[in-house]
Amino acid sequence: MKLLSNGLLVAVTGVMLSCAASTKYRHLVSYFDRNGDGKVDLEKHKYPGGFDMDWELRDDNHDGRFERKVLFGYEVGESQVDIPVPTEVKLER
Ligand SMILES: [Ca+2]
Repeated sequence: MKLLSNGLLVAVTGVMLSCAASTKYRHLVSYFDRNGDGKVDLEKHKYPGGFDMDWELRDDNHDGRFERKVLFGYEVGESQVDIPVPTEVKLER
């Protein structure tokens, strides 16, 4: 009986830890159409409560591909990417 309760305790603890871990890294993704052509040109990733973890993808020349990834932390970091913009997503106003 004690072995069963110990196993149950381990299982419950594992589930609680995995829930905490997934909550810690859950983030919000929003899509924007800055030039009004109906296509995504800005994708923002926000981590509520996560300081210096937000980042975004930018299609500044509106050719349907993200070319910049910007990280927001103590300092702003930027890198070049080449990623197609998503379609079939809800655009924010
Ligand atoms: Ca582009």
